Amino acid sequence: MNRILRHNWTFSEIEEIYQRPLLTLIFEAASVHREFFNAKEVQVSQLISVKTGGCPEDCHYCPQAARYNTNINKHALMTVAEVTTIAKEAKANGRTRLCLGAAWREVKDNAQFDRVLEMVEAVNAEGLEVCATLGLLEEHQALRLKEAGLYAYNHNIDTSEENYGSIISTRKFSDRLRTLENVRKAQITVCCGGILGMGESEADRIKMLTTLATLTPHPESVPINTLIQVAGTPLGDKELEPVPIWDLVRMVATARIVMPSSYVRLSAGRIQRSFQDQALCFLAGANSIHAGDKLLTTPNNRDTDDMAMFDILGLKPQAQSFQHGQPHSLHA
Ligand code: SAM
Ligand code: DTB
Ligand code: SF4
Repeated sequence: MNRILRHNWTFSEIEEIYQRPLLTLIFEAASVHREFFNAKEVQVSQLISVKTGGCPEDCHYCPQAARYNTNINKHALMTVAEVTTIAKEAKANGRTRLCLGAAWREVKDNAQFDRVLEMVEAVNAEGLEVCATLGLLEEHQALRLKEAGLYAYNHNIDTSEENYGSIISTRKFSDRLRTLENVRKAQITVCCGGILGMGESEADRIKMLTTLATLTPHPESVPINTLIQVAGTPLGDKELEPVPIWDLVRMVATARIVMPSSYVRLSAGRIQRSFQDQALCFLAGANSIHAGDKLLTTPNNRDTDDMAMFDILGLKPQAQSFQHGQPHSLHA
């Protein structure tokens, strides 16, 4: 049965799903997952930080904000040749998607942006799906990225609108939503999610899901990050409770049920999770990971571990993305 995609979810409807008995929630999410995807396949995406550090924003979680004293290897914008070499390696390692990340507040119409456009073309030429995350974007810039062959744009809302001001003060939640609209206008697919573990309430998490699930169309991918506490950042230096696996599983399962045709991606924080923890997330509908030894600046799960985990769980890296919104005929 193909479930109809809904974009009119209310907070209370999503809350009711989120609060279901955990095993019922996982079972329902697993069933929905199988209506829309081949549940044996996981999309494997890799990140490259093409410009690291020195960002003028004040995102309290981020090691790349210039105003915090963090121990990262800052570097200026990479050359197209450097990115091409990394893309070739990624392709040889079986990746299907490469995401170019830049520590910018916003894209500016300058030579640096021209170079990023060339990078997008170069990564495309290697036969990889190209994603970018470059900060705030105007419509004409989104159109140029589309022309260069960009497949997806990552721009997270991170938390609820109500909690946003306690995490970031240099831009507004509405600025993020406007960029997402510009990405849509250029017919680039949207990758948008958030971060758990920044001291937010359960209601904030459900509100964030409500914002995502009422976007029309839904973001094609929804990354679920858990805060990586980096020393020197305001949230890195704060005493925070680690996110229980049960909360992550609830978040993944609820995202799967309310946005059934979207990829739900385990992103930052996966390194802290055991194979068993990740198995529960895959059962609850996660079907994408960020792989590679490094995310943008922080360590990530080792490839050999990920492959061993896939072997144990009977999962395999997905060869190619599905058409968004198309149910998959292979049921696990
Ligand atoms: N500057 C661009 C922007 O803010 O959209 C792109 C890069 S930014 C690093 C991409 C995303 O990484 C952020 O929106 C946030 O969700 C995530 N992120 C950054 N630092 C993190 C951390 N310490 N723990 C978890 N997620 C983090
Ligand atoms: C997303 O949601 N998570 C990725 C990607 N999109 C760009 C980034 C995670 C960054 C974690 C901290 C770091 O490595 O600097
Ligand atoms: Fe800059 Fe993005 Fe980090 Fe915020 S999350 S400080 S915008 S790089």
